Amino acid sequence: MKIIDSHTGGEPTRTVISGLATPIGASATRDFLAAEADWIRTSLINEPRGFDAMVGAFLCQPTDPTCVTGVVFFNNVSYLHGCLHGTIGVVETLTHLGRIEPGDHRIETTSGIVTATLSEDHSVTVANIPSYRYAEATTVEVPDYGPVTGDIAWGGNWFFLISDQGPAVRYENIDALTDFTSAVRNALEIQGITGANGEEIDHIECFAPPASGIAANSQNFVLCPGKAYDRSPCGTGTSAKIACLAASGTLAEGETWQQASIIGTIFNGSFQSLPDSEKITPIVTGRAFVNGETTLVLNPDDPFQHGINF
Ligand code: PYC
Repeated sequence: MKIIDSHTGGEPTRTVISGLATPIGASATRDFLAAEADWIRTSLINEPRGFDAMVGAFLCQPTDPTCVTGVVFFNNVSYLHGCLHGTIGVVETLTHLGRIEPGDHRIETTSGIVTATLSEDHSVTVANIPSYRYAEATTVEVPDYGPVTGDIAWGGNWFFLISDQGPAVRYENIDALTDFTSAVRNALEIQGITGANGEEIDHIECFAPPASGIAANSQNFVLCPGKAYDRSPCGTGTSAKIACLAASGTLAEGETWQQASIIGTIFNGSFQSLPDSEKITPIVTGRAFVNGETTLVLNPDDPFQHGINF
């Protein structure tokens, strides 16, 4: 099994480029991996090969022949609906392999088709799946913290978006932010606060004005399912933020929103309206760097060949 590692704004993507035949289509491949070959996820993401922030991307044959590839994203606990830092990582990986050139590339994910535009300077602009604010100013009672108010939005994953509450959104507060956002996530679950159709809100995002020296509109901290924080500004989280800004009229169509991550890396975002819809198409730009090429070795004598998986 061949793997290419990359990072996008500091957040890693481990892309499987060959080694296992799977059904045609991203959704069918996700179902197959989850049911029959979850060892791929645990082998790549769990220690000792991986670590909690690692995101995997499994390339597969798309159902739609206009797509350059299908992709299934996964992390330390399960399979992700979507992942834009990962999409940018996949595009840089395909570029590194000589499989694509600058231009538009459609990519089939388990949540729909995204279009990634690769530029000569290796920046990648992704037109995400339709996104929207589902609920404005929802309050959840969080043990030890009190009432916390946030918006619920879909940006390719479900997010609870919190502004200017909890620990300050600063790098030195990562432990405190992890505790706070984990408590919010648990409280949402216990109190039955969900996205549409009862879907679990598994990403929690805190926002504040950026630290001095960071040229952006906002800085965020994003807790991912599995308790790792996103080192990048989180592309689906930036999409959810842009959907909220669009819904409140704070960001105009075509205007740029610069979203910094907790480590200060930046995605540029904007949106296009969709006809006869309250949903928007988020457009997110970032850049990835390939930083490793590996062949997976599975030794049957190794008790952790498939990762530490208790
Ligand atoms: O960039 O969309 C993203 C993402 C989701 C989880 C980690 N990164």
